[in-house]
Amino acid sequence: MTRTTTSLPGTRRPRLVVLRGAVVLPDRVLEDGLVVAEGDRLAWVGPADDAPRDVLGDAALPHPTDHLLLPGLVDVHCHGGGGASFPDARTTHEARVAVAEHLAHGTTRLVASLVTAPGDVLVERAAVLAELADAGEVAGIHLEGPFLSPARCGAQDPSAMVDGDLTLVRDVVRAARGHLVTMTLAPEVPGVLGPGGVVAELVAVGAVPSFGHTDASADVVRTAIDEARRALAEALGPARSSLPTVTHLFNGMPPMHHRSPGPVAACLAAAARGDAVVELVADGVHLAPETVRAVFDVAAGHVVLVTDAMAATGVADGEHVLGGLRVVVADGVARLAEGGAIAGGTAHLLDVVRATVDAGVDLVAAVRAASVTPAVVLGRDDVGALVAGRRADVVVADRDLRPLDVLRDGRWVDRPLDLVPAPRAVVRTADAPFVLREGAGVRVPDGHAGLADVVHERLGRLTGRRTTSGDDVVLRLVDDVADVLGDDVPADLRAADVAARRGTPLDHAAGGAERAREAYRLDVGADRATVTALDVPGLLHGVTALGLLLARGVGGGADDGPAAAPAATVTDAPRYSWRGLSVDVARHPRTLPELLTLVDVLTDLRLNVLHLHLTDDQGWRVEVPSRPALTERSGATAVGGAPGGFLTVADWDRLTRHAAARGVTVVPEVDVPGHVNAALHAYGELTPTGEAPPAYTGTDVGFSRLHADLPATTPFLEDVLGDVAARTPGRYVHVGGDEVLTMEPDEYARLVRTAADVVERAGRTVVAWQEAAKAPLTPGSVVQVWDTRPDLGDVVRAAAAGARVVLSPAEHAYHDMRYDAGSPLGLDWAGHVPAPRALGWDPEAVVPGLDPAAVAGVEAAVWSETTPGLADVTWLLLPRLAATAEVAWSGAVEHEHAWDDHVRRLRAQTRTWDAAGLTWCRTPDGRWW
Ligand code: TNX
Repeated sequence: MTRTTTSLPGTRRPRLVVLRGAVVLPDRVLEDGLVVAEGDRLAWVGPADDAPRDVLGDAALPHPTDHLLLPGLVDVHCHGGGGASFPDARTTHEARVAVAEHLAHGTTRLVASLVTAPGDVLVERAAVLAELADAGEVAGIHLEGPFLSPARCGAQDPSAMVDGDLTLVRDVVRAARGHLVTMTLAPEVPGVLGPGGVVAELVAVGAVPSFGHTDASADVVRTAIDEARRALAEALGPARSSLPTVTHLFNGMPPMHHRSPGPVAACLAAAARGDAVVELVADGVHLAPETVRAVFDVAAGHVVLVTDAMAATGVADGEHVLGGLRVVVADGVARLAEGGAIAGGTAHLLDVVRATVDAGVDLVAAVRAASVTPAVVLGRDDVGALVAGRRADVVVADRDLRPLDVLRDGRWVDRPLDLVPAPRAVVRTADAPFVLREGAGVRVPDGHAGLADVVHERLGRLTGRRTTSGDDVVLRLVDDVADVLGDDVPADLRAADVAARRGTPLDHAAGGAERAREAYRLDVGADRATVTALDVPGLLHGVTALGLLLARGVGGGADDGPAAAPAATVTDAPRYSWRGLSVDVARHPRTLPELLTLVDVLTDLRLNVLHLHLTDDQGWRVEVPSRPALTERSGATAVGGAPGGFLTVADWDRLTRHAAARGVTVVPEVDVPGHVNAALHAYGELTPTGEAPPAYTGTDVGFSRLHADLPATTPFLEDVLGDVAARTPGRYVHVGGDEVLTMEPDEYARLVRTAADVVERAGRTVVAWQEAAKAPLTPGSVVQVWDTRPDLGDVVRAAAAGARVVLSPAEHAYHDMRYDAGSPLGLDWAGHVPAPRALGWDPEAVVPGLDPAAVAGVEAAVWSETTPGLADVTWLLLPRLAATAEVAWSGAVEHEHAWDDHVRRLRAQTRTWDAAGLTWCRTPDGRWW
């Protein structure tokens, strides 16, 4: 759908977004059109075939799509959404949740509407919204009351309705700091019309009078519209718009009767003459489709579609509050609990456009009524249409007008509840948003004091908020998996008796019930966020999910930044319990702090295994006290003569324990019997001649080997593997076994067996590359598949004999492969791995004939032949690791929109990489800005 210029490490190019599809212009649909945004403005809009080269820069012309490209929608009447209500919002955080809800559905400019309330409340609320308006997050403030007719109060509080009061108007105008754009008035209320009336005052401060909630006769309304129109025409200051508006025509006024026509007749006639603009809540609930169509027939150019949306928009049915009144939403229709009056809309503006089209109105007219016309009401000529020079506000929708993606000011918009990997279920609940304040309290289960530090650290890193001890974020351990996942629990998780295994290292290869230890439930409510799980790893995933939801914020900009999340319940459990990343620290070393950073990257993606390829021909990266020469002689070398380095015993302890406390198991790999030049270089006794070969700094593979019949070999394996196993808190030790190209099968099998025996004697489970499936493996050992070119019958046979299988097929999961021919880093022996390839595969289809039940999980790998620096590593890993994480957490995610959906969910999460200062690759099909 989209394409932008590439941004490689260290380069900065203009932010260019090129979209292709059916472009909805103010007067027609351009079937195969192109919309080019550069920075925050539209640079070019026209037929795809006519796109000038210089506009595209070095971006390629995207392929044709069947998407609709609409201008960002403009809603001039909206009370809330996502559980948040502008009339009740005491903080910008809360208000932002509503803005974000509508923004994610295509409303790029929104006027926040208040309802009738005492003057001091209106002043307070206007001040909150003014902050958002200053930051450009809302397009202005609308006051719907309090100078309204109690007889036509609708869902508003009639007891707070008062006569026109200039002092109140001035107080609110002052609090709104120039952002009051419109106010709904009943013209029959004393003090509204005439000299010194509210209409005159509004016009004087640049706001547009809007008539509604009125019981007046047709001629009073006609007089009011004429007075307002004249006042706007003669305004001294810059009038926002030349025409008054009518607040939701038909709703909040008497129906038209032919002998007593009332406001409807006067308003319709004014719109038809071009003297007023009428709002329609054409959401399929407030108005009959024929009514909507009739109004468009009479006055299409003077209609604005509005949502009149309240907090329940985008939220499950339930109870809400609107301006202090209780509202019950059932089947998406909001009604007052007392009396049952319709209490505002629950649609997004794009839903209203869809309902209007369904009512028989032409698409162009319907879109214009939700973009061009409301922009005119706001007096804005920089938004409202896909015209070069205007703001880059674009809605990408499918042909059914469902939003696929939203661009605002040239930036893609986050959806408030998006997570990567995607949780099993996310349900919005009817509650106000949760705000994590500075100093908020965290409660951990008794006996898990150490967990609190990890939670403080994680929430702090993700949200910027310091937390202490208290009851704002509560972590609970339960014994019954149904208390975590509800009734929808897969059979193997239901059987879990987790309590007995709490506190033991995760058994990543076990599958089945072991996965229940990572299941979590996150309940986000107005006053508290609660994480419920069977074990600590599940609690940690829930905390991560909470941190990520809070971190994406819902707008950013004003005050102290975003740390609010909409009320929702997330229930989640992984598909696989082995979800890893293998990092080659042998070809180029990584420091302890760098590895700690990678642990954070893993936990944010709910990955739980950090496999470290510690030894290879080019270097030995972990201190082994019984074999000091390994690091003394071979710790200092690396590919191409780059500086070496290694982890001391203390580093290793720190890393493994730090990771374990954060839910990540470190799996050390000592690669034998090949890839051992660094060992031979340190201990010449391991070679038949007894002579140590020189250090190796090239990148060939397969040339070095151990010898089964040398007396030094078994003691070496015992010392090294025994020591590493003993000092590793996790259950697994990887013995390598790959690419031994110069050894007879018998000798290979003996050496692998010797290595495996040492690991097993130390009480650890053996992991080995797929080649080791040729050797006799103890049931329960883990075979890691990486190369799908050879016959994998040995792996199938090993699995049948009890081995577990981890899938790392290079063509999907090797993130050291180049993205494409232009990648400055990486190898390509397995081809290019553009990011969508990292997502589009099924772990259970990699090895022909393998029993899917043998699959323990998925592991990405990043080999380091071409990556001297951490930035090189992360550039290759990110964003592909997120795709691997999704496959590992959710299983195969192969459906038509899988990649689009993944990108859209991931975009917000990439900010955690930016915040950590990590370099990442924005190339893959360019939808990252
Ligand atoms: C193959 S994958 C290797 C590594 C290389 C890698 C480069 C595996 C088990 N062996 O030695 O670094 O390819 O992609």
